[in-house]
Amino acid sequence: MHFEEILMEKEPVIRVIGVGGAGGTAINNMKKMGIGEMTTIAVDTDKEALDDIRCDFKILMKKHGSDKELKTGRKVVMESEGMIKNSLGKADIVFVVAGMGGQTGAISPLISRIPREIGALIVAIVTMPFSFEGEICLERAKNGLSELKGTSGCIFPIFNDRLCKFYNPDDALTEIFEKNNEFMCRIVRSISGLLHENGLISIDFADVKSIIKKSGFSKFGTGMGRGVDKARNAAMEAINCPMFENFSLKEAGIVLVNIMTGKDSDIAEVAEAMQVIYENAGGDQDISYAHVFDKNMEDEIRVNLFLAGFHEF
Ligand SMILES: Nc1nc2c(ncn2[C@@H]2O[C@H](COP(=O)(O)OP(=O)(O)OP(=O)(O)O)[C@@H](O)[C@H]2O)c(=O)[nH]1
Ligand SMILES: [Mg+2]
Repeated sequence: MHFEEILMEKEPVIRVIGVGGAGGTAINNMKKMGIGEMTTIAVDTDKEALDDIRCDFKILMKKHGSDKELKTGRKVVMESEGMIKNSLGKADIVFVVAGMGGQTGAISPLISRIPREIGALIVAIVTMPFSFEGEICLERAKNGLSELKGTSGCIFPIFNDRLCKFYNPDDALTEIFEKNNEFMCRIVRSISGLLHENGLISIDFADVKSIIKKSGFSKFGTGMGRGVDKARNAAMEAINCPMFENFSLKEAGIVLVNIMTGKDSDIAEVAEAMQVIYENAGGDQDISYAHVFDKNMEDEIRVNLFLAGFHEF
């Protein structure tokens, strides 16, 4: 193994590209939540929206038309390719975050080709529109999602309608968006934690990379426990996460568990959370797991579950 490779395994370079309004808002949220040290890049066709984003690079693209083949979209992405490449540096993993129903969000598959060409692994986290946003918007999002399959190792589609069922009907739309944004940020936080932070049990970059590479359409669930029975409660909450809807742990071909605690936690808590996962998994799956310390946590445990290898969505 070369020296350079050893270094890369220790500290993979992570970038986040937020595309369009929803992508930019997600970046702002990540900064608020404290996702750790990583370079953030906002790409949009809307200058005013870009002005409001707190990030390391802002790339303003020309507005494009909305033809189905994304002809004009392709042209504007090509024009900005140099700038996007420069912002990426030697990225190993790039999160591409967008709302697929938006005209700008819909060209995120074209944008994701750029980091892919420099050899980075792409994790796409994209929201799918509410039904009330209409057929055209939904069509655009579906097309974008299938395009993403060609460029991304791992895709987390966040179906706004599904998450909505678990909120109160009188919640403001902005509140729902905020919760969805938090959910998207948790995915980034969890994967970056696995790569950058250590805990009682670690997983190395090569393993995370090989899981991401073969994941395809994936699901994420998260649970939090505090005080008595926290490990069991957090694991159960993650298993029953609304995003899994009709799918169970038993059906997932790939399971990755990331347990986060403060430094006050011990191995028994991690073991208990894992025991709950094993009991619910059924036995056939290859379950990878890791533990990460989070300095902001005390008497708390968070269980993050990545499920992949499903045949349908
Ligand atoms: N989770 C989440 N989704 C959002 C948010 N804002 C918009 N969306 C969703 O994302 C989709 C795209 O909206 P925008 O991101 O505003 O659109 P855009 O990508 O900037 O594209 P244009 O403005 O049409 O060029 C919408 O269909 C919404 O469903 C947000 O703050 N959070
Ligand atoms: Mg916009």
